[in-house]
Amino acid sequence: MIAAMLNAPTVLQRCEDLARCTEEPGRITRRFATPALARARQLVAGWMRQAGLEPRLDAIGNLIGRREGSGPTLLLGSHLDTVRDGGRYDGALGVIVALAVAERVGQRDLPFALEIAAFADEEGARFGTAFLGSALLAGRVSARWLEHRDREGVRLADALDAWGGDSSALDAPPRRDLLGYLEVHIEQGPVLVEANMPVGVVDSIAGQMRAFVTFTGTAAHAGTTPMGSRRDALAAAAEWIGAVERVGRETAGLVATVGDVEVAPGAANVVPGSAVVSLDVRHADDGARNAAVQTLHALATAAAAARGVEIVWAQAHATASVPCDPRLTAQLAECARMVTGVEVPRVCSGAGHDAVMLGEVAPVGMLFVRCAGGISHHPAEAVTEEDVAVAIEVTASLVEELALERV
Ligand code: HGY
Ligand code: MN
Ligand code: MN
Repeated sequence: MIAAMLNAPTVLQRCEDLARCTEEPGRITRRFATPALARARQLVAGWMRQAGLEPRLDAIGNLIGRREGSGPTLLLGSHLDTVRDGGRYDGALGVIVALAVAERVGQRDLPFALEIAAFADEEGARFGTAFLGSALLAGRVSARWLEHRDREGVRLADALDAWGGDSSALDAPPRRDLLGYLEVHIEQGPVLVEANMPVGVVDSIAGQMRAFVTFTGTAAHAGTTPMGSRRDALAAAAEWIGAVERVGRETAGLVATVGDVEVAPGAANVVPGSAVVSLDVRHADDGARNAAVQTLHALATAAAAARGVEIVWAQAHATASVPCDPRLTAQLAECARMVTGVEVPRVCSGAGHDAVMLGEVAPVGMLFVRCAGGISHHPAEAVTEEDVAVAIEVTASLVEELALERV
């Protein structure tokens, strides 16, 4: 039995404790700048102290635990926010496994400082701004994002300041002291389940584009407005949503998703005057993704024009495909082979991760953990103690190796 089996039950219990920090009793929703996320941060801050780390909050509300050491900083972590009605392991597992690794390393002298980040917003579930928390460490927070509003019309900057953050301090320079960034994350896909492997090593992370497309027509009486004289915003959006799925199905390697539609005025007897449609497009190749986005933009314009409807296409963010650092990834793969006794799979991540942002300022490595059925962004997300124990052991081995090579 590997030593980490001692820590794995604690990791799962802590993920359970975090699951109770939710905006919506009965399901897991923990969005940026909410009291639920603040409660989760408080729990993690206490666990950081237990692990010998000094916790602090940065201007965007990330919780960072630090243990001083000579030389550069090795950063581990993941995000603490969730999607709506999400799972208990997306993000949280990476934070809590990093804590278990810090506990394993104990107070041993390391030739680097050790930091664990619990990022405040990776999903962008409230303001559409993916990787907002980790963007601060990369010096990539866009002033434009501060004007984003949530469904209740609250400005991101106001929500952040009211939450104890500092929207005037987000133009911080990028971190230049990082030896590397390691993120443990559930795979959120089928590869490890199909390979019957507990963990895998990430080669690259697919690029993604997120936009919100507003179709604007004219609200009208459903009973008295002839079909031929309508400017039906939702009918235009519906035609386009079908086209999004068709382009996704017909383009090799592309995924294109409409996850949310907001209709106004939203009454059964009123022709919809407006529809705001979210769009998420991803591909391992940035050129193929950009070409698909162009196609979808043209199709939205055509669907609208056919009904006298206008569109506004507002891109929320776009990130290029990011290769994980070859050397760090090879070391991670070797640690995984030592722990498991076999070569573990190499995976391209279709999901985005904070490693996308940290990849701008440091070598990044990611370890995937098998999740039941590859299910994620769903309450049925599940991992096993055995697989979590392997992830702790592999990550702790890599930290030890990085320390040894610097003495
Ligand atoms: O959407 C994603 O890829 C990630 O879960 N934020
Ligand atoms: Mn996610
Ligand atoms: Mn995630």
